[in-house]
Amino acid sequence: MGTALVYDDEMTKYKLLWVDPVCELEVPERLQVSHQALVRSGLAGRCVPVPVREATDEEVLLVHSAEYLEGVKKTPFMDLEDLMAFTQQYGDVYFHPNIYHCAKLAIGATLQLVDRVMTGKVRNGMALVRPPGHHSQTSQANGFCVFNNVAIAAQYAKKHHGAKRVLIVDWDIHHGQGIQYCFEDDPSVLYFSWHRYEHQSFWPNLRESDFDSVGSGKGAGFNINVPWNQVGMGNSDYLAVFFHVLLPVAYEFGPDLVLISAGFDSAIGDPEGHMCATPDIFAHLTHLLMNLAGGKVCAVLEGGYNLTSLAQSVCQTVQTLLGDPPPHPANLGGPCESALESVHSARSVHKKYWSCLQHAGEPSTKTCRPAQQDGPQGPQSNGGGEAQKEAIAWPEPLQRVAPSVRTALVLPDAVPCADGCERFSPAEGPDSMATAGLRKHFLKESEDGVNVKLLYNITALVGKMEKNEVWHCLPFPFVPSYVLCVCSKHLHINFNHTLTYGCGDTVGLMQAALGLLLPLGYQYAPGLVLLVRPPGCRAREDLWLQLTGLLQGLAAGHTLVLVQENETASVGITASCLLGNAAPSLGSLAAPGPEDVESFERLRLRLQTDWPLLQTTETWGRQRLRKMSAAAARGARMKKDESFLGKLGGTLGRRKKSKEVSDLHEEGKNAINAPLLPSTIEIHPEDTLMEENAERVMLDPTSRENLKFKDLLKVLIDWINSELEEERIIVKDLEEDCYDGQVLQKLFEKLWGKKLNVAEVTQSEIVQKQKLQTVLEAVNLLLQPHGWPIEWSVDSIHSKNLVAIVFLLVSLAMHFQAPIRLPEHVSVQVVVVKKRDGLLQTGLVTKELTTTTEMMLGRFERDAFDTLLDHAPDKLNVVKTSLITFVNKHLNKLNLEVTELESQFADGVYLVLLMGLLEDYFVPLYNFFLTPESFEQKVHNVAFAFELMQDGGLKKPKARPEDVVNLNLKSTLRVLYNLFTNYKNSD
Ligand code: Q6P
Ligand code: ZN
Repeated sequence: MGTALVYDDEMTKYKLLWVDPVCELEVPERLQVSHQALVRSGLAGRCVPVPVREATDEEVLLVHSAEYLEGVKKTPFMDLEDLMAFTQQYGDVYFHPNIYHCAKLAIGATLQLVDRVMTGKVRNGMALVRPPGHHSQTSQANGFCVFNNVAIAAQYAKKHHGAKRVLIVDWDIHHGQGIQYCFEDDPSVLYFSWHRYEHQSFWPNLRESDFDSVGSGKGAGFNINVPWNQVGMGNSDYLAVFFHVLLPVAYEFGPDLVLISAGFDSAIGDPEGHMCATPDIFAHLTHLLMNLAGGKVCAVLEGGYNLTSLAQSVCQTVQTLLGDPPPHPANLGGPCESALESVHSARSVHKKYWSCLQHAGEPSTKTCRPAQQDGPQGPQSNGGGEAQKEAIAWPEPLQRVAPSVRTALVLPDAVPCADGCERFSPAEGPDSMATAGLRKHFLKESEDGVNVKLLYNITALVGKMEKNEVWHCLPFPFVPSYVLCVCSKHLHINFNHTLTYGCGDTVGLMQAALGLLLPLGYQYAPGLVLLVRPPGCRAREDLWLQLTGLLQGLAAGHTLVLVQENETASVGITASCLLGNAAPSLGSLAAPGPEDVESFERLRLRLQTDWPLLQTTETWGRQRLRKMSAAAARGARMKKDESFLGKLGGTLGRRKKSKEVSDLHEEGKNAINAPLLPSTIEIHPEDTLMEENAERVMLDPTSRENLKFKDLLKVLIDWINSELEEERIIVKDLEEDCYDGQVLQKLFEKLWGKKLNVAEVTQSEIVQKQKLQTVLEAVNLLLQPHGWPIEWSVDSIHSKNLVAIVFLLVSLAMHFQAPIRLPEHVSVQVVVVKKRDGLLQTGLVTKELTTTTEMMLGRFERDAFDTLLDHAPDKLNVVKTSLITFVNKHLNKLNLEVTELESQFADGVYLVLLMGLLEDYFVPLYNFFLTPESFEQKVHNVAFAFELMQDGGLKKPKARPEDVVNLNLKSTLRVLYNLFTNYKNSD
């Protein structure tokens, strides 16, 4: 079963003939570059080519009116004047003599795909079409669309293939209002769309694009809108919507076919969308839909106007449809407040229609909505002209290299190997050392020689997976004691413990998997997913296969499945799932049991502080910093506890940086294994002063009197006042004058020399926070590349946290090389308050606000790597290859080999060993961690390697050890390049 690719370059043969800035984006090259990228990457060659055809009138009429069709039919015979006049009737669209032909091909291409998928000739597929479809309506062209390809496809699948339920996922960044109108009252088609909305100020400026348009009559609940009220949404925001809105509902709906309105203007770099999600996110979005409807997924191109981003995103989608596991998801912090507000709004308005959402909160009364405007507004203020052309850079998605073996099986000799898999059996068995080791660590009580051999094979297999020689494997047999265990080095989520009463049924477990397990897994980013097939699982084979399928998205396909000896029958189907075949559909799901939902919901609430991807509601409403300071003053001072305070160092915000995640596994584990709260306790976020495990940070009162600190404040205030003199802004008190974002906005605009897209008037807290959000996003985007730690957040600044405000101002002053002299080495004490087991604990941490001017300025010195990464990403590979060759020349002496720079130096081990080789000495093993487990151990290793470099006479590396550990490519490159220049001629 393959993946269909429907394409014909005839659809590139129409274009805009006159000048129209609104339509000039929609160019034939969109289709050409997408197709070329598929051909060049070899993906097109792996697909089943399917020819296009013209749609019949009857097919067009499935959605459109006869009058409209007759009108469009005349366009091939019109002259330029007539075409322009015809175009005038509609919004944001253009006609061309060949567009009618292409529009019929676009429908026909889509229907060809639906035919192949519905009859099982292929598993899934993509149609690359022009013109797109989702804006076109019964009697109207609109938004570059002539006929509604996807809407017609849904009607067609119902009529000609007996599809009872069709899910349409519209991930284009515009609202496909045409599809919404078409199925408004139709419960057989579930339409989901997310779209840039900005409180109705973005095109098509429709009131009915908001979250509260849920469908009407029998179709109520079958229209799901998730409006984005800010630009800049990223991977976490998209995933959060999938986990907490789309997927639960989609699984409850149980479609027979999934149609994707696959517009890629939702990707980074798009001039229309202004979003930040990277092209690889489409691999995940696609993957997460591929186990619905028995895998029957048809992706149909809609928008996408940045040709680079478009082509990359199309490739990610098609490669995933082909069955290649998605890459490690990148940059998952957590959703932003605005995204959470959208998620919450959509969940709350749909809770009465979908039992999976029954626990969603009430609709927020605080929703900020600007006064209704009459009709659409003028052109976007932020998008126009030059600003749009400004280059936005992002790393090209890494090639997903297929290993030579996709799925390997460890089986007893008597069991035949499943089709398409490879039997794994290493030539030599374990030697006596390995045997002793395995016995000692794993099989203390067992004398069984079979198990030793088996365990040995499993460890050998995992070794192969680490080297990407195998993606999945299925060893056998095993003695499981868990129902389901997703595990890697640190995290074990044991469903048997966590949801003891839950998961009595398929629904409960499915909802837990979507709303809890997947977000946790994505955020944790494991290197390996270990799935243990529970005993007696045969009755729920379909559920097992769903989980096996979905979890392959987590570790770049590295999945180890353990199956019991007496479950031979399941090996074949499980292996088929690992090979990329979709799990069978679960049908539509009933309501989960109330205890399931409850225990699941409580667990989610408990864990969400540490795992932001679990959040479904915005949090700022709950922050009560002022009250908290009082509580903190009353709380007893805690002694400096390194493990506790160490963890908090550098964290002002609530959100965890990825480097802290490893520290959190303990807490996560404790939370999971701790007995559940008694169910009588109701959680009222508004009443709780602080959430469990939440942290608050504030300046210690004695530090306020610190002279150097006071001096620093004065210098900063004078600086702001001189910068903002023309604005007639006078700042007296940093806390009172900076918290609402107004001064920060003006200051940043002055320094940066450009305007931000923010509201001028900011009386309400919501608008203040939105403004802060925009300002900080811009600041962070500017500062982050320099490795300046981000010690501030919207919440900390808005709550008048002086330390956060000062950190921000110092960074700005340094970045813009302010003509001031900051006092050096200013430190303050900060009180950290944390709620643990219902009790407030407090501790003191020292925060270094400034170091030396030289160091602070040094951070912003641009070096060759900034230039390389920003301006010549194509040369990057050349640099990487020469660095790999260089390090391998030395590491090979120890029989070590590096294939990837990004990750393989992150734990510092190779760096240390490399220094030994370069300087020709033996590094005593007790000086570093050969198999570092924690973040700290890795940082120790890298820092130690840096010491060795300095001992060897090299300059102090410009990178921070933490950055190398955090897989910061630029930092790693800097370090290696430094070595390269100094040792390239040594043997
Ligand atoms: C957007 C036209 C431009 C307003 C200028 C299937 C694909 C699409 C079309 C968008 C048309 N308005 N800022 O249609 O949704 O990408
Ligand atoms: Zn679009």
